Amino acid sequence: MTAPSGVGAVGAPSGVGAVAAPSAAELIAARLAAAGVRHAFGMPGGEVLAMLDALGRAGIAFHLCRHENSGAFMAEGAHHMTGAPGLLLATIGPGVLNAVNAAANACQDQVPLIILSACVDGAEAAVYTHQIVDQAGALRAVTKGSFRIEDGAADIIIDQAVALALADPPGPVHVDLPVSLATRAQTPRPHLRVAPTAPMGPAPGPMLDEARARLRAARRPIMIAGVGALHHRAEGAIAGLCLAHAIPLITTYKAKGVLAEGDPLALGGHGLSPASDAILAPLLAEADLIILAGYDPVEMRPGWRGLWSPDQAIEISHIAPRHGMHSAAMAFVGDVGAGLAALFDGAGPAASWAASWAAPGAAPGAAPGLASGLVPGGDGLPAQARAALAARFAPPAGWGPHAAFAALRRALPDDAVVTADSGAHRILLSQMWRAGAPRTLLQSSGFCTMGCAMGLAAGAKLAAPGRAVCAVMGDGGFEMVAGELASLRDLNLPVVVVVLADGALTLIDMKQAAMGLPGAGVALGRTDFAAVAEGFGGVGRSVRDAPGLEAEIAAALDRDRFTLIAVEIDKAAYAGAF
Ligand SMILES: Cc1ncc(C[n+]2csc(CCOP(=O)(O)OP(=O)(O)O)c2C)c(N)n1
Repeated sequence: MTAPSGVGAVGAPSGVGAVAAPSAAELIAARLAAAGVRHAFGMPGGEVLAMLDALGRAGIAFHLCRHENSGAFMAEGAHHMTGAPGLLLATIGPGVLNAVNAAANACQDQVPLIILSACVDGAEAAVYTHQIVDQAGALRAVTKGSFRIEDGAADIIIDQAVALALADPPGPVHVDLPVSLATRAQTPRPHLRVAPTAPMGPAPGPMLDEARARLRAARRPIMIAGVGALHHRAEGAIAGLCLAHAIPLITTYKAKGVLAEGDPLALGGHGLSPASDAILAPLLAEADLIILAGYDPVEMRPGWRGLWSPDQAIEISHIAPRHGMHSAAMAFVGDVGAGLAALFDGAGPAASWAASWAAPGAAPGAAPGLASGLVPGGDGLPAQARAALAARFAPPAGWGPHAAFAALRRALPDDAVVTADSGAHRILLSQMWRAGAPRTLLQSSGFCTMGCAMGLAAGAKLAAPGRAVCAVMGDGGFEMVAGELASLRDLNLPVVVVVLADGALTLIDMKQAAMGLPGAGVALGRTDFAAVAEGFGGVGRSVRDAPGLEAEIAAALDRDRFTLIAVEIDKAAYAGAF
């Protein structure tokens, strides 16, 4: 990484050849640039202006959002496209505290996010109170750590913050920069040059020997991949092993696309749908080996608790388990790809499903049916489960969210980045969506917060301008962050925003009805979303059928500004959908 050009420029004395010492802000900006950061998001206050200026001169573009929470999601969207940590720049007090929700999301959804905020100097805080709160204290529960930049150690501290954000599990780190320190000259320290470690798998030993023996004896193996597989860029290893040994793959919503979901071995992404669980649970019960690859159950509903016996499972995880959701008789913590390579070590299972069920004497269909309706035999249970899932989430006749998502899939290119908000639409979309590659369906699936999809889409489009980017949101989630349409406009981002306009907080409406409670607090008055979009300087459309939606998506992808498409549906169409 080349040294950022702006360092040392501020306050340079006029003497020819004199080079001013860099300020703390300049050192911080230089170290963030060295970590690969190219985009910063936020809303400035007077206290961060020196930092904002230093970022620009270090080659980190600052992008204005309308709410710090969305700014943090923009930072996450950019991170998914670049791999570099996300950066939110927030001013003191209300600015940084607006980011608490996104910080909690980054914690649960394991997003390396630097929240860089201004704070008042210690002495100032003793004699002044305006806007001053304990920022580090407020963020303590939702960050991996909080740092305060100290005089003489700005570069060291920001390096530590970046390292902590990226360490497994990745997450949010808060850094407070005292206002007067931002412009104070610093003596840079020599950079600690640390060579990256080779990806580390499990050490040789009896447990690894046992795991290899179990793998080689297995006849009905399944793999489950989760967010840790993405952190360790293990998608190639996972897809390669599944394809080489015909091992079916289940993923979480985050890991969708680790194996292209058009492949017959790909059983799709799961976690929040009882209907899909009902199909997968009997399949998992029949598996004689479940290989957990970076699988973190933070994304899963309680139905995934204790879904298999520990004896069935070998786990290779990016972090030591810190949950009670499942356990595995043989568990290894380390690099997911290296762990899989050590486990397989050039060999695979004895058989895989179809071959074992087709063994002589095992007449197809001879065994009794399973509770899921799956029948052991014939094509093998995984293929049946795949077909059952496809049938369960297939669009019924007529118009509704199913038909809309099917049309969206047809209209968007395979490598499009789709972001999903939180609500009924997200669960159905995640179950239906065929992801061709990882990180093509972004969402908050650990924390499940509303309002994330707009920011994720904006950040992804900024960092990957050549990709089609589409945010899919409920009307409730959209109304939470509608002001960010102004950010799409000002940042010239031709994002397609699809709003499922059904006049309700439908997921909660469904839960209320399931509890036998009268409807209360879940109805939304009808908004003219197309007019709202036009008012913000974009193009607004409304559609009520699949051909209309496909045509509008195609037109939107040709525009150089954002398009909002209100998809008018009846909330009743979600009944029994997942
Ligand atoms: C910030 C936040 N507030 C509340 C919730 C609880 N919640 C989850 S889904 C949902 C309904 C979302 O409604 P909408 O955006 O219209 O999507 P739909 O369910 O209709 O698809 C609510 C209120 C949440 N997850 N996040």
